[in-house]
Amino acid sequence: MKIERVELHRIALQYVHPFETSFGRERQRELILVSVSADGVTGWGECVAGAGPWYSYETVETAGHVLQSFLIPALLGEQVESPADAVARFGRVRGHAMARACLENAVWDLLARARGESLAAMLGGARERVPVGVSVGIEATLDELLDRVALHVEEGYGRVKLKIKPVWDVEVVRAVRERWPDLALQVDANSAYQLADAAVFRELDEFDLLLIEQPLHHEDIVDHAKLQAQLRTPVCLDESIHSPEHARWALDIGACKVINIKVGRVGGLTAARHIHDLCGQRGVPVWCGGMMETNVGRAVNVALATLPNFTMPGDISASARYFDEDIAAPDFVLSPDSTLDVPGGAGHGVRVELERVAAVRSALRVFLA
Ligand code: SMG
Ligand code: MG
Repeated sequence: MKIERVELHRIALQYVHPFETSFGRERQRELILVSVSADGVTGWGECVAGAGPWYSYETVETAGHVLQSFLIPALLGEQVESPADAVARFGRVRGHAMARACLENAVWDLLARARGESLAAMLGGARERVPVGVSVGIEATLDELLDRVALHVEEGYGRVKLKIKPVWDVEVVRAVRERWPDLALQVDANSAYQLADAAVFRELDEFDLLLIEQPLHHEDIVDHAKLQAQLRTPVCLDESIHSPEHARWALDIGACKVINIKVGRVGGLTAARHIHDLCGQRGVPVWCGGMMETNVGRAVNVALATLPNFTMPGDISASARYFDEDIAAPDFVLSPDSTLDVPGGAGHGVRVELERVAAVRSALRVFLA
């Protein structure tokens, strides 16, 4: 297929509830949607870069720049028959994984739709539903946090992740564990600690957590290996893993026992599947991370999580946890067994509602071959 048209839509959606992590509190999601068209078929991708360089150095602005100046020109007018053709065209671009990922993922969706195949099937996944959990942000008080956890447990989430930071850690986890002794529970520090804080994690080791996510520096693997050696609880890396190479280096030195795979952070579905395969060969479980996506990004995450080594619940909550009205339909709905159904049909399985996109859009750029 010859890529004839690419569009960048910059949009913003209000969260149903503000989301606070160790790097700050956000009330809305700003993001870029990208569409790629060829032979009368259109595929969609979502860029997970945020408004500011907090989770990652990438932002909506840097991603827009790299897409417009380097990635889109490398793809437009070119013949693409497989995702590998797109990946090869982006090979000269270092870093900017989130910018690369959204365009590559749009190509996967385009090709899957053209073939009349689901994205999950094209990736090689077999599951019809995927296990999911919910990520609960930092709240102003412990009582408010307990109310949020209670709400999500009542909604049917069987696995809860708590965001932690210094002073919002051991006592918070203790309180949640006391109230829900059997809940599958994990924590995510988003790099808020140093190796000198190891005592905090030795205390957390007592609460039967599934894992401790990214406790230390966002680029580190060496100190994480030293921390993992002191803990029973698996360390899980998120921010530190940007490619299959980072995953291999981390596993080689024992920096973690679990990896959180985010398609945007690792530069697209091809790299995400490589990391999945590598971890599977090493006996290391993976799970699918979330970036507060719309239904477009969520559909990609659900498809990825159908691969066999995604054995732990993903941060892929139901659509209602994020926005009142999404830009794509249908919504993902939580089943009583804490799973989401994998959509049928061609492509990633959701339909972008153009009128809704236009209503929340601040900029549109169109590129023609
Ligand atoms: O999509 O449900 C979700 C959010 C999951 O906690 C989540 N993501 O570090 O894993 C993480 C954070 C990053 C969020 S920054 C937008
Ligand atoms: Mg994380």
